[in-house]
Formats: sequence, structure tokens, C-alpha cells
Amino acid sequence: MSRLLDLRKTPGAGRLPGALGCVAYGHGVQLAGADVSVGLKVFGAEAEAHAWLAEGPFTEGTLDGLHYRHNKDFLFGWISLGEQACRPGADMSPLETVSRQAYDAVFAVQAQTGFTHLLRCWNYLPGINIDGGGLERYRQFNIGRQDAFIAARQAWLDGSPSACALGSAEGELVVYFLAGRHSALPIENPRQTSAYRYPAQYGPRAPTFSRASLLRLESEEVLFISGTASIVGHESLHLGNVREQTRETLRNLDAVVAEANRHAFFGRFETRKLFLKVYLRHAEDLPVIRETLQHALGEGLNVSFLLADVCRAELLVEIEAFGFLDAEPAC
Ligand code: 3EB
Repeated sequence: MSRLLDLRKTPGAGRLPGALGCVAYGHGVQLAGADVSVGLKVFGAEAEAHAWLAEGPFTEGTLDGLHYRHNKDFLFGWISLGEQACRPGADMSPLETVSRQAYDAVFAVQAQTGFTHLLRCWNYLPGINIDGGGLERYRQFNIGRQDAFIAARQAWLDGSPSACALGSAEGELVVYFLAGRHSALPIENPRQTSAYRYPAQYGPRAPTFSRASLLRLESEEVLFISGTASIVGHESLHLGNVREQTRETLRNLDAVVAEANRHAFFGRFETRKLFLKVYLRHAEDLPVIRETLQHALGEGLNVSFLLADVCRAELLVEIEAFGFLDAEPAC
């Protein structure tokens, strides 16, 4: 059965023919043929390409610095903006300015192409935990992102897309995303305060994302789980303890999966069968995180490990996930 969307991990490879979009992860390497490169170290390979496969034909374009490719059902878009070259708006930091610009471009492309439903956004910003002149840079990003959602009259509370936001050592702000013609069901985690309702102690503007989004298509269901960390309610737990942070993160993932399963139509998602991306702050934590994951979920996981800063300085690990359920094959 052909899939509308299929995620393939191809270590070191370039763009696959038939890819709606191809993302390369790797520090200091450019993969020929990838649409967008994210400068994070990958464990176990020099680089990894993650390709979203979908049925063609494809149409490509560029608008306001944002590149996109779409078939009849899905649009993949990507933009990379440097802060040096930007002209900050009045009372706006360079990062806030480029974050606003990136999301303004996302919504402009959506309006022009008709792929009006934002499904999943990936955000990578240099120095995410660094003070940007009175405000942590992640918090500056949150202002620019939320302003763009509000200006474009996009759902910025309930109904916002699933997302992740990670820190790279250097480089530009990189945003890539998937959009569709139909809305996904936003899923929240009953163990956690919705991120868009975080209190002001985490920054003047709350982050704009849902814990997960569940998309039902004719022959499959697709689940995008946002970056998930050791947060219960709105508080970070297990400070300094990477094993316990990993275990709490897995409890949160299971809770989101259970919540998604209340709405799933074609069966049940299982955490251990999802495609997992694990972001770790310290390379030396890899053995503990890997062992904790295998202990909880078993061997044979489909998992990538990436070195990245997580958006709260005390968080040591964050996990995002993606999965499918096929419709019963018609015989
Ligand atoms: C959290 O739960 C951890 O700002 O887009 C996770 C997923 C996190 C997405 C974002 C941030 C984002 O708050 C951080």
C-alpha cells in the first residue's frame, strides 16, 4: 500500500527521488541533495538524512525566502535566516525579528498555496539558552513566533501545530514544517499544562505548540508528537538526574500516545513503534539515555540521537516522535 507520507532515515545519503522534503542532520557537514541542513551532531553516523516520501507530482516554489515543495495533499517548507544580516524592527532583538520573519513567510506560503493547516514545525536556533540582552534567546524566539501567529490570525492556543525548538551551537535560525489541506486534531497531555498556557515565569510569551497532532487520512493516520521533556504541570523535574528525566519524558510520551489513542481510528499507537528523535544536551549522557530507553521500550527502536540544547537550561533530554497507523487493508 502506498503511503502519502513516509519518513525514511538514510544515513549519509542525499535526497531520495520521490521525497517531498529531505532534512540533513549533522555537524559541519552538508549533504548533497538535502533541502535543509540542521547543524547538530548525530551519534553513530557522520550525518543522517530524514526524507519525507510522498506521491508526486511535486510543485516547488520560493516566497519571502521560504522554499517549499508540495504534492496535492502536503506541503514541506523550509527557511533559514541569519541574525547578522537582519534589520531588527523597533524594540525587537535580531532573533525575535528573524523568528517573526520566518513565521510570516510560513503563513504567506500557506495563504498562497492553500495548504492552510500547519501540522508540524521544527525550530532550530543558535544559543537557545544564552541571554540575549536581558531575555533568554528561546524567550525572544517565543515572542517573534507568537506575534506572527497572531498577526496571521492563526490558532496560537488550542489548535496550534505540534513543534519542537532546539538549540544549535552556531549558525542560522532554521525552521522547517509540514502543512496540509485538512486540519489535524490537536492533542494535549493531561500530565502537563498546555505549553501555550505556561505562566509568565517561563517568559513573557508562552510557546506556541500543541503536545501532538493527529491527522486522519483515507488510508492512514499520522501522529506527530512535539518535543517532550521532563516537565509535569509546568515544572521541570529531576534536576541534574538524566536517568530520571528520561524516565519522566517516557511517561509523558506514553501519556500523549494514550491521549491520541482515545481518538485514533485505525488502531492503537505504541510508543516503542514510533520513530523517535532524542535530543541530548551532553554527549556523555548518551549511554544512560540509551539504556533507559531500551529498558523501557525494548530493542530494535527506530531512534536517532542528536546533540542539542533543550529550551530550558535544566532539561537534559527531549524526545520527539512520529508514527503511522494503516487502515485495515481492503481485501
Ligand atoms: C516543553 O515541554 C519543552 O517551543 O516549540 C517542546 C516542544 C518544547 C516544543 C517549542 C518547546 C517547544 O516546554 C520544550
